[in-house]
Amino acid sequence: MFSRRQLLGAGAVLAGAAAWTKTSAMGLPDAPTMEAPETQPPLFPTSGPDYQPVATLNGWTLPHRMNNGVKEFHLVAEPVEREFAPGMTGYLWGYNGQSPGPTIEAVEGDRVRIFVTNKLPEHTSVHWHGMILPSGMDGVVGLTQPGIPSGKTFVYEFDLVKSGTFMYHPHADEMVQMAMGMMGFFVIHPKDPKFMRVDRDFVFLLNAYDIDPGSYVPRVMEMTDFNIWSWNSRIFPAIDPLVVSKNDKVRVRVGNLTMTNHPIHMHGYDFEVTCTDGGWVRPEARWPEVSIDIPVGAMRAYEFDAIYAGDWAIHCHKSHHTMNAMGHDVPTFIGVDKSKLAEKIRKVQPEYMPMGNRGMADMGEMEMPLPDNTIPMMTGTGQFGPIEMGGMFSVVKVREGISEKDYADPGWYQHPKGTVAFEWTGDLPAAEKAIGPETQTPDTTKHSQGHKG
Ligand SMILES: [Cu+2]
Repeated sequence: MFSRRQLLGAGAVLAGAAAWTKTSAMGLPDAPTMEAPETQPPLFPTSGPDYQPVATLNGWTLPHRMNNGVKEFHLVAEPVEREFAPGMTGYLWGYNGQSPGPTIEAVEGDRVRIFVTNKLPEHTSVHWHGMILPSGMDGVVGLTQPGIPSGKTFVYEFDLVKSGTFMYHPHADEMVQMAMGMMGFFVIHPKDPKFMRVDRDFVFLLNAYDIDPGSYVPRVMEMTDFNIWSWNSRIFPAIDPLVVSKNDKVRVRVGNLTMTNHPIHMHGYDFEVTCTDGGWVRPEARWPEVSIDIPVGAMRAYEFDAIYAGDWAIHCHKSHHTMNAMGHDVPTFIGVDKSKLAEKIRKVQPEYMPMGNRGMADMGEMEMPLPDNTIPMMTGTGQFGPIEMGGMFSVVKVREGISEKDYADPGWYQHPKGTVAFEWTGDLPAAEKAIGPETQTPDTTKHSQGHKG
């Protein structure tokens, strides 16, 4: 049997950890780590051009230090434990204590020096997805550099020649290392503080894992059949809401490092795609959307003016991707009368409970015993009951008067009187007159059999 330590591959490599993180200004920069899974406050610039920093959903931004005009960062590739949601943790690989790694933010025109220390049990590298840089800084093992061996630190140094939204991930044993959660965002703010300025700027990565209920380590060989569909390695109801003050100009940047596309749909608004990982989209080239498909290995950013208060769902429109680990293998029983079958099964298993013959909404409130380290397929409760969602789902909460740096959950929306869908309690229409058999033509009789005519 393996101990957890051995599974994580930490062992001897971790021994020097303390030495790395306490270095003088002349040596390696500090490598701060983050363990809290909550969205950390954006990191506002203290020098250089002003910019509106991003809020990384359930994540954080990596602090830097200045060294003779160069912005220095220190990434540590290492095994991490990531809570997908309370009750389910994955043993993943990531950077600086978390998967995904911290967001790196800098400004167009900056020169950056990024130290990458490898505490994984195998070599790694960092590829700076979408960025314009010297070929030798591109991070492709074998092609542009040797792998960074376990226990070693490499330096990447280049100028940030354009603003935009980029990603970073290994280009070394990629299938394994990305399936284990190694990825992060790299946001380059425009040098002109007024260009493409917004009031709130959210970023998150789409990622997916295959973790059997009761186990902790992703099955890295999986190609299509994932059971954890996550944003920044979090699943609903543990993905934080996107908190917005009414009338804010809002940008949402979404990167996709899974192996399938995700149509991200936001309720309540139409919006325009303003940026891809290739750069900013010219105003005359934009068109309105309410769902934006994020292709594999791509980033899309969209913008809207938050003029409508409310609790607006934001989710992947592939409905299986708003479900959690349990239940993907449940057979379909809609329309099947299982009462006779249930009677027979109860003779051998008295607690047997048939499920799903009216659909599966009941499962949202069903409390069933689960294996260790997994959570129900759909869960989360709103002010009107179970939300019946999991996975890639969150809520854009637009409220009057939220202060500039406040990202705290404001609770559920208080709907103005008379603006919530309600039950009709007046007279019901005479259904038999409307759709009774005497009004049907012979052609449609077949279709009406399902109704009480
Ligand atoms: Cu999806």
